[in-house]
Amino acid sequence: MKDIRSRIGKILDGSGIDYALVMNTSSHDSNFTYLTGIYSGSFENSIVIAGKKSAKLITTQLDYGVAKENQAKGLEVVCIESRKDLLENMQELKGKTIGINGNFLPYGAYIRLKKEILPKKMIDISDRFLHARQIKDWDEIELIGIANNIVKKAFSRIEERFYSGMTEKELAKIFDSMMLDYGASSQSFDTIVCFGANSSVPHHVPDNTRLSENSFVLIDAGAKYKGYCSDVTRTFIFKPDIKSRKYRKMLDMYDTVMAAQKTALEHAVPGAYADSVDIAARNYIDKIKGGMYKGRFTHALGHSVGIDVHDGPGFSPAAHYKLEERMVISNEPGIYIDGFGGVRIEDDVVVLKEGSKYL
Ligand SMILES: [Mn+2]
Repeated sequence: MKDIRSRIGKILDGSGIDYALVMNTSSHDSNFTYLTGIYSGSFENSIVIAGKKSAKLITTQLDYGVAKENQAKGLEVVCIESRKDLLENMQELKGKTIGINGNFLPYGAYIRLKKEILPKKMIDISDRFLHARQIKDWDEIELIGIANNIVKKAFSRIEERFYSGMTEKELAKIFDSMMLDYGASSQSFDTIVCFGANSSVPHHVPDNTRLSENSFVLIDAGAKYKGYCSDVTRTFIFKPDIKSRKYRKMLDMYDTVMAAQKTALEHAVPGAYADSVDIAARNYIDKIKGGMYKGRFTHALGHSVGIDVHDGPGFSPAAHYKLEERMVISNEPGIYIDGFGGVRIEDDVVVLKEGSKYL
């Protein structure tokens, strides 16, 4: 049985807030997963109220079974039939200071809750949720590790599925079904597959472009496992013509990105500033070979990975916070040359006392 009390503590301690309230709508607030430890079921319109002494999951008949089956230590599960039931179960919030996730809760729902609950005040604690979730517990790191193993296994077998003339969409479909075969519950996000020059567009959507020889194949994908994401990118060269200039250029881009990624990993130690890790990789790319790739690394180095694939602050020139043990952040430098192609290599890093390592 999971114990979610330490998670509630991380959010409430020192905040002056009596209860954190997380409410799903027809879509799912990932903080709901965080506070309940439950990754299955839909839990539409379900609510968690988490105080220092007690926490309650309020749901309906639709998800009650799942909730009871996966009930965490320190979390009461209540089944309601009506709005009246709901309000009765939230009586304890009256006159209290309530923290909500302003990044998710719709304004209409917020106004209605405020009218019905009559709290002392309701304040946005979305930053506290983000910060609490930035430092993973070991259970979470294990699940992100399994999600990584799944996508990496698919990467280890994908090259044998390449053939001349296949489309990006076909390859994306193959990759997705491999991840499911290897144990993913779903994808973390829509798989990106880019052939040739399309790889110069970091968020290209797979289309009917056909695979040709001596060109890039960039795949950016993630498996989801028990509610946790992975996010990994590999760039291949399909049937290289090793004597061609194009090949030498592709290989040089690849080697440069690989070295930048390695440099970043070495900088990602506890106590280092997150922006310094981005800058280390960016400087490496900008300065090599008289600046031939200067400015071609066009996005941030990485983002936090967890219940959401973009789980919070990561490595970017603007991320001035200190790295701490058990943060999980993607390390994904790239070089993009319009009309020619791009290379990105991405792995998920866990920050550890003795230095960082890939999951
Ligand atoms: Mn990523």
